[in-house]
Amino acid sequence: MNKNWWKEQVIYQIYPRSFKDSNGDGIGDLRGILEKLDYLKKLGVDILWLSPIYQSPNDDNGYDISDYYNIMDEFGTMADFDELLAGVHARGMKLLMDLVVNHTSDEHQWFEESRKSKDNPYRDYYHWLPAENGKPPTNWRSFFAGSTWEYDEKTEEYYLHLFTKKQPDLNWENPKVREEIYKLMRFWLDKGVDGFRMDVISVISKRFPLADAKSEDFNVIINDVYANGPRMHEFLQEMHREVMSKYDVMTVGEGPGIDEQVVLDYVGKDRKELNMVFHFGHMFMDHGPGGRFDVVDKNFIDFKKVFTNWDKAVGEEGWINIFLDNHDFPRIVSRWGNDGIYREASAKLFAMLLLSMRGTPCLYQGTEIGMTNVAFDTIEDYRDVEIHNFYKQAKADGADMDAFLKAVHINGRDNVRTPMHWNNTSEAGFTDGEPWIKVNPNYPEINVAAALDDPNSVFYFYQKMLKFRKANPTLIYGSYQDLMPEHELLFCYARQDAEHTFYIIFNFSEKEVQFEWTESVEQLIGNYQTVKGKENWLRPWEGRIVRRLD
Ligand code: TEU
Ligand code: CA
Repeated sequence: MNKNWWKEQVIYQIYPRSFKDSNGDGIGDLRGILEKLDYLKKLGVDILWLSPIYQSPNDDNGYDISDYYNIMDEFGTMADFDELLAGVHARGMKLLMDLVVNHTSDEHQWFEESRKSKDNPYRDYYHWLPAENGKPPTNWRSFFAGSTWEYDEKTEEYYLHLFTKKQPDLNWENPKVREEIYKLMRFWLDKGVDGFRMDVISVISKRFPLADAKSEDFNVIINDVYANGPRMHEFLQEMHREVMSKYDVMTVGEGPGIDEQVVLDYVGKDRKELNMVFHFGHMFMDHGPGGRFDVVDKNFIDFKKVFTNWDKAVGEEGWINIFLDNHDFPRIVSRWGNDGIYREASAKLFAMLLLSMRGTPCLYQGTEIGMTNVAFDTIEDYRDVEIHNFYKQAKADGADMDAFLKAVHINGRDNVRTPMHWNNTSEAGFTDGEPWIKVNPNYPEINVAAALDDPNSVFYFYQKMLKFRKANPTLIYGSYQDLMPEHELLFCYARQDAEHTFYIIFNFSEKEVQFEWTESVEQLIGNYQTVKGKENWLRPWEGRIVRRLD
């Protein structure tokens, strides 16, 4: 397998709005990130992925871009960006921008032109269609509830938006659109950014003629209607030829609908498309047919199978990202672990999982100190447009709104968008002003200052694990094999190459579980102190990494 820097380094995702506010307006900003670069360097991460920082009306917190060439007013200026990029590079780190080009904001100049008239030169920068018997052109459902079609009175046609109605989908069939996108990509690459995370890149190619979805299950609709369209790879190969091939940078695709069957079409080493994609299988596991607020049970055996299936699908032929939470999915310890008395143990267990898998790990802000989900009492405390759109739809459908709020507590995106906890002063040291969203009330116990003062903190465990991964290439490039796929409580896998065999074992439960190594091993790292007589017992949420003694 070829070795590359982007396979060996670790990404840290920053959601700038919630990371650090430097000017007291309650909104995180670029100068706030600049203040914290030494903290990130101390943690030991290598690549910073910033969620979108371009001009935006923030209908979807920056994933609705109105100007790709300027920094969002709330986040600062281009001079601030240049200083941040220089600061990142001065510390030997890299910076990834978030490329959102499946859609723009409806306040982007291209869309403002496009909606002016049917013969406007920008009309076919987007997807416009007349009504079908007085109804939207297709029965498609938005990721954010409701129809994907919005009627425009002026030109008496509908326009397509897979997300909110303020996020009209770009028409990638139009070569002028693709040229515009390649131009903006070059602008940022020529400034020295180190690559892009590509937002919903899997849905840019639509299936024409646009036809009704046959399934009611949203997960099926994503896979069969929205993702992996007919010109998907033609577009990505053109983008690689026109832009990416000319720079030594990395590309990470975010792709709902990319599954084990098609992943190598995107990341196969000879494909000249993307370096890697996030594997999503575990992320949609508790999304029922109605989407993320139609919460269904997660299954531990299936959780383990996701990692096995993806590693089998990609193996030595391509590369993937490994993530356990990000700005769209709940906090790991609350969703998969134990955010009560075993919060720190389970947070450290997931640090070992994230950093011992084959794939580029992506660590989300706050996870390094074991931050948890939040449970606001009223819908008014929530900010996410996805939550509010589905709330309105649930209300209109006469749903049980208490049950809906519980679903938001479990799967809402604001769980991971409350401000970062820097210390135990007011607003967790995130801002001197009124935060744009309430801070999680548990910040006095869970914050960076406390973590830096505690040698046994989750922070120092991540620091240790990050060093450990780098010191052991077997954990980066070695093979992967689940050793107990059917075990109800234990997750145990091997990572192996010509030099070493590592065994990693986790107890995903509050029980004490007995087990036996069948070979002689030496323990290298664990989240509990080793205790005489406990060698063959795994304590609640205990994880261990051992190396076989050959
Ligand atoms: O998310 C798209 C996506 O498919 C999943 O992250 C998830 O399905 C989504 O949050 C809806 O449940 C990307 C960005 O990560 C997300 O923040 C944006 O809201 C979305 O695209 C639109 O740009
Ligand atoms: Ca600010």
